[in-house]
Amino acid sequence: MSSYFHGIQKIRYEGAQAAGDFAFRHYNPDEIVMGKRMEDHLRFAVAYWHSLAWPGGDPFGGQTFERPWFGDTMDKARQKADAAFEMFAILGVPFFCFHDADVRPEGATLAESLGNLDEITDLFGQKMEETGTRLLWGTANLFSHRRYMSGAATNPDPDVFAYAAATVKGCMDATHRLGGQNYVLWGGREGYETLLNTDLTREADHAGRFLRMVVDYKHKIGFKGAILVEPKPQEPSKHQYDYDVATVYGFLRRFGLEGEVKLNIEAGHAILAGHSFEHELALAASLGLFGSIDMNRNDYQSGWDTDQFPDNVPEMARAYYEVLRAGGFTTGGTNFDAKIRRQSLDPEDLILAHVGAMDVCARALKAAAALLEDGALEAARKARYAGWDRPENQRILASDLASVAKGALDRGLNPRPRSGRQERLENIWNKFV
Ligand code: XLS
Ligand code: CA
Ligand code: CA
Repeated sequence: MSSYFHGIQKIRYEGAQAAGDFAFRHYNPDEIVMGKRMEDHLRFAVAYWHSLAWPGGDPFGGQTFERPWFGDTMDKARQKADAAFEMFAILGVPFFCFHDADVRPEGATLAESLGNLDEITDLFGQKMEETGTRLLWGTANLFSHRRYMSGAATNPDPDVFAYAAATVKGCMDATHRLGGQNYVLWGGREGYETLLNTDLTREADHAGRFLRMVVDYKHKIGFKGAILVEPKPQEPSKHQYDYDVATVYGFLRRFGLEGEVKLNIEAGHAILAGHSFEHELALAASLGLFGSIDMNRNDYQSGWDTDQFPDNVPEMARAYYEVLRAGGFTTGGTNFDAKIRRQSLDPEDLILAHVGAMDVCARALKAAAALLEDGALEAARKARYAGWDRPENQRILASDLASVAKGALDRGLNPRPRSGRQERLENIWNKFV
């Protein structure tokens, strides 16, 4: 097996004073944070599509990368898998994630495409056994091929719905066979460009029916992982149905799927939706939907889904604070849904992007854990609502509007506003990040 990353040794934790580029300064897998190994908190995964399959194109120009495994043959797919597992080992990441289209060439027929995936699944199985690398999640690419230009489950053509169902079944089988911890559905082109040609009601019903079939199939095959839906507000469609956490919650309730499905929340998608990453994480946790995260960042000036590697510790600390408050990951993890820039041509760029991002996440996790252990923020939050802990005030909630009104008049209430203390809390926050 030839090496793509030749000359790059396995990256090790060398501490903040490390001199070279190829070292972790903060990510120390065995370090205990809040009673758990750092590796088990963060559960890092490499995204196959960005790191192995993406050719470096943008709307103004095509491929900039020249990877020896580019090409639509099974031989190239195997060569790509060799490079992938070499990269996972150099980084020491416990997990990876993939779409079918990232790992196998498209066949001339549906059956051939599924067969190709089957073969690569066997190869992955062998490599995972040899290296100990695990699968965080698998998914189907239901958005790149032109057959999906008007959606997959929401396509007006029933044949496309059926084709997508066969594809998802194949990807769920592969994920199950590889012991995947989750199966993800991002609604690629489930949305619309114009209402003039769109039957919103029918499309939503079909999307609900499709997700129900996925959940039923999960139980049928005994897949123990979580089914995760990934919200995104727009791009590629002008309007995407799975807009944000709150929208997906409404969708799950509408089709009776709450309790069966959780969410994969991406930093860049939260920003596109006009939220912060931590807002989406906190809301998902509060609705019982928190599953996994796609870690990346958008460029704040461009307004696109730029999928860059995270570089901002204070921002990521806000995110991990919510992850820790939610009790941490169970089946989920931190998937780097991030791509290097198209000018970053060298094998070492791929490695260094992950090294830096893993260090940023480690620093953010440690800051978030220190804040939680310090307890000042949580104590202030609790104190702010303490009035509600008194039995006479709990009775307000159990009462009706007229009785509450009478009580307010009887007691001659004239509430005195209290400071929200935001700046004090921000100062506490900044002591730790
Ligand atoms: C695209 C999405 C996609 C999903 C998996 O914007 O982030 O990569 O994570 O299909
Ligand atoms: Ca994503
Ligand atoms: Ca994205």
